[in-house]
Formats: sequence, structure tokens, C-alpha cells
Amino acid sequence: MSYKFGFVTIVGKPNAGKSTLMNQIIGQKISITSHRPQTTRHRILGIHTDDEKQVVFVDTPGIHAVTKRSNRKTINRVINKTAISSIDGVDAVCMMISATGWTEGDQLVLTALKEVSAPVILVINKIDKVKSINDVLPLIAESSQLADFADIVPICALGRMQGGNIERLMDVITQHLPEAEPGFNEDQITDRSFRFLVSELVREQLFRRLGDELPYATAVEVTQFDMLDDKAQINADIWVEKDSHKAMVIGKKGDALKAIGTSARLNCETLLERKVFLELFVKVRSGWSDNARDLYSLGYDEGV
Ligand SMILES: Nc1nc2c(ncn2[C@@H]2O[C@H](COP(=O)(O)OP(=O)(O)OP(=O)(O)O)[C@@H](O)[C@H]2O)c(=O)[nH]1
Ligand SMILES: [Mg+2]
Repeated sequence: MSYKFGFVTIVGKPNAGKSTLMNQIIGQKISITSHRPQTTRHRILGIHTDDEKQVVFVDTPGIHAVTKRSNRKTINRVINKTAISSIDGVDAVCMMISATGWTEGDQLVLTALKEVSAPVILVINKIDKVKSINDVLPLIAESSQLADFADIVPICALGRMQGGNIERLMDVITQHLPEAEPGFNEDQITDRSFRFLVSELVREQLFRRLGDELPYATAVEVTQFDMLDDKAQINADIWVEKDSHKAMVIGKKGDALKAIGTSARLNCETLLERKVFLELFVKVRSGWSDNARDLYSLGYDEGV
């Protein structure tokens, strides 16, 4: 059989498990995840290569309704645009929903997919949340009435259940890939630089550790990145919108910032496979999320 190579975009409402699935398939954390919606802000490629195929997954920010209020923020418009523009010209689309059932948010994603010519595979995620696979059968039946999906595959992206059915999903995806030579080097797993991935690993901890709305008002910029043979020295700025946010990110006696720094550093060490010295600085930059130039400098380079 000849080699297959193609692009597959993963879309879905915020929190569906898109980034978790991509990391599970690639076997490394290249896209950050958290229990909060709208964790992913950028399009990130994850490249899976084996003897038969190379599949380039495109992880996208969750597509969400833009209300009058949120539409005022440039970042919200950019995030939806990033997700929708990532569907163009790919070989297949994986649309993720949760095994707990269809929601208004999922319907919105389905509407965004209406004009798509590529086959859409419906991925029903989080099947560990239902008692038995039989409980997913009505949802499969309901879903097949809603749209003409190329296939419907229930999975557990966390890999908590044996197999989690991800192998089957890969088989289904492979059926839709064209025969072609690989487009990327076999050891390349993403299109993003280490510098970018490190800034994301810091942002992941902000999303996991800070309460309420605060994570959404933060961004991370790596200001120094020195990779030596046996260690890396990395400095990063955490941008916040106001002084009160700065105090919260730092925490009592610096506790919060310390915990954020320790977890991010450990993840950086796994990624870079060397000892990491990570210094974090919290800076107030009011209005960054609404300023096109600031967004551009943070890598939100899609159609600002
Ligand atoms: N129980 C369970 N939880 C899951 C599964 N897959 C993902 N999750 C959890 O769902 C939450 C959201 O996962 P993400 O991968 O960040 O979701 P996402 O779709 O990338 O979200 P956005 O980037 O915000 O659009 C995290 O807390 C994951 O641990 C699964 O199969 N089972
Ligand atoms: Mg994500």
C-alpha cells in the first residue's frame, strides 16, 4: 500500500477535549489543556508519523458564540476566525462533542461547518463519563440524523479507558487521506518553536491555577530563551490588565507565582529534555487583549 499524507482539523466548542486528543495521539503535550473553556488561543499543528501515514492535526480554539459584549474584544473575534479559517482545504475535519449530548454550542459549530467540502467525522468524546458504551448508542443515532457525518466514533481522549478507541479513530481518519509522500520530517511533531511552546506551558498554569475570570486577562511572552547543551535559561513576562490582577497572580508572599513557576518549569524540562531555569515577571499592560498590535506581538497573527 502506498504512503498516505494529509491534514485533519479538529474543531468543536470550547472544552470539548480537542487539545487533549491531539496530545494523546502525538504522545506529547504540544497543546495546553485545562478544565476552563477557551484555553487554546492559537492554531497549533501536531504531526503524527508512522510507517503507513503522516497525519497533520490542526488544533483550533473552541468556536463560541460572540455576543455583543464579547465581540468588542478583538481577541474573541480573532479566536473564532482562527478556528474557522483552519477548515479550509484540509482532507478531513474531526468535530468533537461530549458523550453527555448535543448542546447549543455544538449546534453553532455544526452551522460553521455547513459549507465544508471535506468529510466531517463526528468524534464523541468523554465516553468515560457514561456508564456503558450502550448509553452512547442513542446519541450516535441522534447525531446521524443531524448531519451527514462521514463516520461517528466514540472515544476517550484522556486515554483513561483501555484503548479509548483512539486507534479506531486513526483508522477512520486514514481512510480519508490521499496517497502522498510525507510533507514533514519524521521527527517533527509540531510547527511551533520551543519558545512558543514554553510561553504556552506558563499560560497553562495560569489557566489551571488562577480562579474566575483572571486567566482570560493574562498573556505570556518569553523575553529570554537561552538553550545550552545541559540546561536552558528562560525568562517570561506575564501580562495582566490591572494592578489588582498583578497582586492575584503573585499571591500571598509570592505563593501563587511560585507554584505557577514550579509546575511550568517541570513541564518545560520534559519538553526540552534538560534542566530549566525559569524566571517569571508579572507586568501590567492594560488593554492588551483589545489591542491589535499587542496581539500580533504575542503571536495572534491570524487576520487581526
Ligand atoms: N472525563 C474526560 N475528560 C476529558 C476527556 N478529554 C478531555 N477531557 C477534559 O476536558 C477538559 C478540556 O480539555 P481540552 O483538551 O483543554 O479542551 P479543548 O477542546 O481543547 O478546549 P478549548 O481549547 O478551550 O477549546 C480538560 O479538563 C480535559 O482533561 C475525556 O475523554 N474524558
Ligand atoms: Mg484546546
